[in-house]
Amino acid sequence: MRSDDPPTVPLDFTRLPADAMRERAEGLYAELRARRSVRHFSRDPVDLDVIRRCVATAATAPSGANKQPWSFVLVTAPAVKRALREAAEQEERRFYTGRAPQRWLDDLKALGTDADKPFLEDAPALIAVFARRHGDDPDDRNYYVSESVGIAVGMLLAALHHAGLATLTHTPSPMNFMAEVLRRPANERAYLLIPVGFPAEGCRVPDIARKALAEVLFEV
Ligand code: IYR
Repeated sequence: MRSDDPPTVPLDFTRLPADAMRERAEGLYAELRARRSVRHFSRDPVDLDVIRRCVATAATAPSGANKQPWSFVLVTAPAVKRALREAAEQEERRFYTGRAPQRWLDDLKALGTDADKPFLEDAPALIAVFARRHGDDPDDRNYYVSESVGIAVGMLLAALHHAGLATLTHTPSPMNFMAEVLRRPANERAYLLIPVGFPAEGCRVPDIARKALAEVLFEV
């Protein structure tokens, strides 16, 4: 080992028996394929410690040069949820009444979405995700920011679902208002808004399906 090699620690990794690996792969598939985006939330409260743990899980994600270019804002204050709803609905009204091309609106028909976003107030918690373009010093660059934050969000959604919570990946467009309402620093841009909670009684979801594996997996 050369003296200028970076410090290392032993890898903590357990090789599992083959049948245990299959069982775990099947188990997680069954669990995550049952996850659905929920647009009708109960107003029942959630245990915020569960959400905090899930955010901690998300924050273990790999990232470009380990810069961890994400911020998660956990919003539960009713007045702030209302402010986010009002700002989002203002943008969404513009989206649904002109900004969105017809093709986009056609693609959304199966989801039954519109400019009303009651879930932003009904859900007991919202997680606003921000991507950090750079560190406090603009010369402190971040790398592969969208990819890194996307990986962390994937882990967050999986963690929340695994913990028994329903989520929605809400992408108001444009979502610049999120940084304003939540007073985020100038080096952050809004990435996603995730309502978290329990589905409303009798909640229904769109009758849509995932692609078959053969349509998305190509083995060489
Ligand atoms: N932001 C709008 C429209 C919308 C866009 C996509 I792409 C979706 O998958 C769902 C909705 C809205 O939230 O209604």
